[in-house]
Amino acid sequence: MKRLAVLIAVLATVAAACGGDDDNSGTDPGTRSIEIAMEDIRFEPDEIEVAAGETVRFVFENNGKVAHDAFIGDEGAQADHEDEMTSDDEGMEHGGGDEDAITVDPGDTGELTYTFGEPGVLLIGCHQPGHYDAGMIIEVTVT
Ligand SMILES: [Cu+2]
Repeated sequence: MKRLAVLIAVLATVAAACGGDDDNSGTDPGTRSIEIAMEDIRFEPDEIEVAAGETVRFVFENNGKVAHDAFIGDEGAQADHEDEMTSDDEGMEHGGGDEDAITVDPGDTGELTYTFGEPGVLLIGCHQPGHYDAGMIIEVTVT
């Protein structure tokens, strides 16, 4: 009889544990979404503040008439990427392997999820021809 009582107690505990699971299923509270509009030729907003260690999902909506892209990195990485994008005439679209960058066609929406590390300043730049030089850049301050 004692054994049965223990079994019932265990089952009750398991049932209670399962019942509580619904509370925090679904979205990860650590991920924040920031919506950014792509205009010709600028981002709106063009300044963003994030916390070190924070994961942010950027949702880019291209309201312009030409394709825009978004590449996350520091100033050096932006310069390298600008060289990369201007060095060959073909293949201006970002490939699937380039995780920190997306290209968004006019009227489309694209998402980029990024986890910020150390405090500092990162940039999100558009590297379609001439756009970066024209100042199509978001300054991301990591605090
Ligand atoms: Cu652009």
